[in-house]
Amino acid sequence: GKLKVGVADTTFARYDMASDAIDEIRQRASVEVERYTVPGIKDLPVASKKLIDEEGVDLVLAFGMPGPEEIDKMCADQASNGLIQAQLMTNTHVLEVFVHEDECSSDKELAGLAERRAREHGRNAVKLLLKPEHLTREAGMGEREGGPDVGPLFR
Ligand code: RDL
Ligand code: RDL
Ligand code: RDL
Repeated sequence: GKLKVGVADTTFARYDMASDAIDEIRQRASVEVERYTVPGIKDLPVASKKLIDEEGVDLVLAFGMPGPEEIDKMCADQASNGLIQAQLMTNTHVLEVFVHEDECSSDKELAGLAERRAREHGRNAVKLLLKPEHLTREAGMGEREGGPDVGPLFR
């Protein structure tokens, strides 16, 4: 049947990345989208696993914004480990789309980074599901999400 993309996100985040990614995906592919919003990033692993096990999605995008404090960094590391565990338990990709609040010094820059990273990972999701050969073409190219690509090494 039709491909189904799961989108998990949080109320803790200060920017609605999921809506941008869904817009990006809908411009490129005809897929069903199932969205599941939870309070914070530590709630994303089970939300992602439920989208996979109970809603039958083919891939999940998990959006979150770790805060600037040490406790938030620990929280992000735990959430990240949980997201990897959910992937290994289900043999399904969960793209972790995190934007750390201290990656930028102004709200405006942070919102721009969040939008660009969300849209780029939306495109990554479409490639993983529908055009895996496009990713292989970009192998070793120093791609980044949200910021400028670093590019390949020359020698
Ligand atoms: O399960 C309820 C909460 O514990 C959970 O939602 C946490 O992810 C919430 N949370 C923290 O407790 C915290 O110390 C979050 C952060 N930091 C954070 O930086 N970003 C979050 N949640 O999305
Ligand atoms: O699931 C989507 C991404 O979260 C995942 O591809 C990450 O591995 C991407 N990534 C980071 O988010 C990061 O903070 C990478 C690095 N750092 C890194 O240093 N090298 C990577 N990926 O290959
Ligand atoms: O080299 C500059 C950045 O790539 C580096 O600071 C990354 O760690 C930034 N980053 C994150 O912190 C993150 O949580 C990235 C991602 N996720 C990501 O998914 N893709 C990135 N950077 O390119």
